Amino acid sequence: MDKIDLRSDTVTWPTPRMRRAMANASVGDDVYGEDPTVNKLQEMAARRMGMEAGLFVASGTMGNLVAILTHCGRGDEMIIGDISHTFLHEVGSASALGGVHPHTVPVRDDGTIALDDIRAAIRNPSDLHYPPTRLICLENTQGATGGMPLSAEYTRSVVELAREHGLKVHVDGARIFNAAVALGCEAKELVAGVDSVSFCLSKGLCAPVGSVLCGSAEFIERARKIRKMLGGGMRQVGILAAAGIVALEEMTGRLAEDHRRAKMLAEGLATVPGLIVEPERVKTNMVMFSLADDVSLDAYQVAKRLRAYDVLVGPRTERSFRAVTHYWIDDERVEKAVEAFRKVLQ
Ligand code: TLP
Repeated sequence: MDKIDLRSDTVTWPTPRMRRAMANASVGDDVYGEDPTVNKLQEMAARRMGMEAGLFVASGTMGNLVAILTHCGRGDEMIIGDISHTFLHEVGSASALGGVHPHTVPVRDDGTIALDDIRAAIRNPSDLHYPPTRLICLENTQGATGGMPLSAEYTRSVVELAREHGLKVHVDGARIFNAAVALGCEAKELVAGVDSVSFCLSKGLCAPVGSVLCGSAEFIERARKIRKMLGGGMRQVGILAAAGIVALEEMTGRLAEDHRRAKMLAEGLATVPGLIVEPERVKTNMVMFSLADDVSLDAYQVAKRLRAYDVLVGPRTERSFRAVTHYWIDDERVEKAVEAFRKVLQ
């Protein structure tokens, strides 16, 4: 990777071992369930999530959509964080394609949704005016709060609340392995009791494409049909799943490095006059920071000037940024990025 690309962990290129595994993958027609590499990936993924079955899907967006459409019918309601990726950044797919009504509740600074807010959002089934509440969606790590990991205890308390009301729980676990590393536990502990989880292979785990949706065998059978409906029934897709297998075998164990470098980046940026950073908020691989009031440039102008130093960073608003560390960012690149900010802002 020639540039210091901190815009996201989605920018990661596949590792050399992934490219070799892709070139040599055994394949078959996955719509017939006959691709051995896809089947292996799905089994591995399900095992890692402590669930019965998995389904390889094209993207995190597709994983969440397939889950929602499998849990909910038209006119049903899902309770979801107001700054969740599914609500903000998935093109309104659940309502556009599934007629599923999002009932948003506030996400707190630590990435959680208050149980009282979830409870208050659950509709009274005997009231004629309301859509039926069917699903609660969580996001772990919670991206918009800066990659906050949600604990196993918190998720368990949401599951208990859901059970009391006969609701399902889906976790957008795009970065669930980052959460597991940050909390020092297994990913499966973070989704114990939930009905479905979708996690991404193509972010910090470096695979070029794909997510896996996991749940009970019965849920995944229904999800397979929804995936087909959405055009996601792929054929010799073991070529892609092969990289996913390497991702699960080799890449989850190294995420602590990305977290250490995110902290290092935050601490470095905190020394740059003109930037407001809270390094103590960095828990995983994301750093959220903003421009001090006396900086005359806006975030878009700063990002543009950083390009001259081969540094790519994502403005979030006129005054704020997100930087994400990943496999292709080493210590030297962190230091170079900090120095580039210093030069642009001096
Ligand atoms: N997130 C991307 C952008 O879309 C914002 C990023 O750069 O972080 N859930 C979460 C929590 C995500 O952060 C993302 C992607 C997705 C789902 C969707 O995954 P893809 O991009 O594979 O559809």
